[in-house]
Amino acid sequence: MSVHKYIDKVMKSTMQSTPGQTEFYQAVEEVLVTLEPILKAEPKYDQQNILERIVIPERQIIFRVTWMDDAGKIQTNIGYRVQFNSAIGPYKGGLRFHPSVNLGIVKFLGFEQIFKNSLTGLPIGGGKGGSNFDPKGKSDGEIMRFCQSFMLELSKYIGETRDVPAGDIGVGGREIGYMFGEYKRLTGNFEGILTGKGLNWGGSLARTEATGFGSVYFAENILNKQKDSLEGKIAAVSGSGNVAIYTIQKLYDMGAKAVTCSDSRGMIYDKNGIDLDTLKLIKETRRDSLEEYVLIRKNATYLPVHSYPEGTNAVWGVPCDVAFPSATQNELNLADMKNLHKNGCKLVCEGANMPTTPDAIEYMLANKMMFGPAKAANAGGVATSQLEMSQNASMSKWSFADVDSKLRTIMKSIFDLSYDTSKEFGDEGNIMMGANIAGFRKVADSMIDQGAV
Ligand code: NDP
Ligand code: 2IT
Repeated sequence: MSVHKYIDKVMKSTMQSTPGQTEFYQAVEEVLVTLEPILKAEPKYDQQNILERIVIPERQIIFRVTWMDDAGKIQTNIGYRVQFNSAIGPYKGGLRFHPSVNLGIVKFLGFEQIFKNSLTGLPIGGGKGGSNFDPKGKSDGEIMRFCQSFMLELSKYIGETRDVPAGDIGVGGREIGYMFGEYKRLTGNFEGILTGKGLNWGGSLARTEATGFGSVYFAENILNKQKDSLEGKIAAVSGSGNVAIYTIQKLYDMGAKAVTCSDSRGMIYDKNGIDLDTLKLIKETRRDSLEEYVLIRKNATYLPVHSYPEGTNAVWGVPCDVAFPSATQNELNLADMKNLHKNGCKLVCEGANMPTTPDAIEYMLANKMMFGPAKAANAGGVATSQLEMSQNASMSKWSFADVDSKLRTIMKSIFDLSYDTSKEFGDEGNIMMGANIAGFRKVADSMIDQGAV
C-alpha cells in the first residue's frame, strides 16, 4: 500500500470508530502527514500496523465526579484520564479543568503528549486527563471538594511507576495540593504521584517556571541557528496563565520585550512592555480579569474579546518580531497569521498545545517564517516534571540553578534532535516534521521491541 493510502486508511478508521472528536483528528492528521518520509523509508511501521495501534489509547477512564457546592447542592462533572501510550515509560501528562473539556480534547492532548514526552529524551509515556469543571467563580472550598472527589476515583489508576498527572489549564499549585492531600488520605502513602507539587512537600524548584522558560529557550535556539537572537525583539504573547507569565519573564531576561497578553475575556497591549508584577498580582494572586491591568498601568490599552476585529484574535494584530501563543488550542488562525506576517513577525513559538490552525501553519511555512512547534517548544514543562519525579525517587532536592540548567540543556537537545531529523529526511529546517518524526521513531521502535502492545 502507498504511504498516502496507508495514512488515509488510518484517518478514515479513526473518524469512523471515534465520531465527533474534531480536535483529536486535527492532532492525528498533523502528525501522520509529517511522518510520510519515515513511513516511506521504513516499511516496518506499516507491516507492524504501528499507525493503527498508536492512534488508539491503551486505556481511557471516564467517571462521574460529584461534589457539594457552598449552597449545599450536589453538583456533577465528568472526569477523564486517557492513558495513551506507555511504550517508553509510565503515562505522564497534565489534567485540564475547563468547561470545554470532552473526550476528544483529552485525546488530542494525550496524543500530542506521547511524541512530546519522547522528544525530551526522558523515560515518560503519554497521558492526559481533566474535567469539564469550571474553576472560575468557585470558592476555595468548592475547588477543594471538587479536587477531592476527582482524586477519589483517579487514585485507583495512578502511581509513581504507572501514571503521574500534573497541571494544565485550570490546574495549578492549589489544585495539585488538594488532590495530593486526598491521595495521601486515601492510601496512607506519601508518594510522587503528581508533579507540580508545593516546594515544601516534594515539588521541584523551577517547575512553575519551566514551560514558559523552556519555550523561550527553544525560540532562542531557533534564532541562534539563523545567527540571530531574542535580544531587542518585540514579542506578542497570548494567555496570562502559567505558561504566558513565565514566557514573558524569560523574554525580559533574554533582552526582549513582551507587549501583549490576554485572557478569556480580552487582551492588553502595553507598548512599554507588560509589567510582570502587575500581571502576577492580577492573575496569580487575585485570580482576576486582565481588565484590572489598565487601572494600574494607565498607558496600556485593554480590548475586550467582543471588540476584536471579526474572525481574529487581537493579540496577533500588533507589530512584533516574534509571537508566543500560550493560551489554548486554535487561538491563532489564518487571518491572524497573515496579520503577523504583514506586521513583520518572523517566528511563532508555541507555548500552548496546538494553538495554530493547520491552514495558518501552512501559510507560515510557505512564507518562510520560523516555527517552534508545540510538541518541541513547550516540552520544558513535562521534562521538568520528570526531573521532579527523579528527585522524588532519589529523595533529593536540587537547586533552582541546577534544574534550570538541566532544562536549558534539554531544550537545546530537543532542538538539535528535531533539526538533525529534518535534515536526515530531506527537509532541513522543517522543525515540525523533524520533531514529529523523531518523537514517533523512538515510541514506534519501542512498541515493535515489545511485541503485541
Ligand atoms: P492556565 O490555566 O494557567 O492559563 C490559561 C490561560 O489561557 C489563561 O489566561 C486563560 O484565560 C486563557 N485561556 C484558557 N482557555 C481559553 C480559551 N478557550 N479562550 C481564551 N483564553 C483562554 O494554563 P497554562 O498556562 O498552564 O496552559 C496554557 C496552554 O499551555 C495550554 O494549551 C496548555 O495545554 C499548554 N501547556 C501547559 C503546560 C504547563 O506546564 N502548564 C505545559 C505545556 C503546555 P482566563 O484567565 O480567563 O481563564
Ligand atoms: O501539556 C503539557 O505538557 C503539560 N500540561 C505538562 C504535563 C506534565 O506532566 O508536566
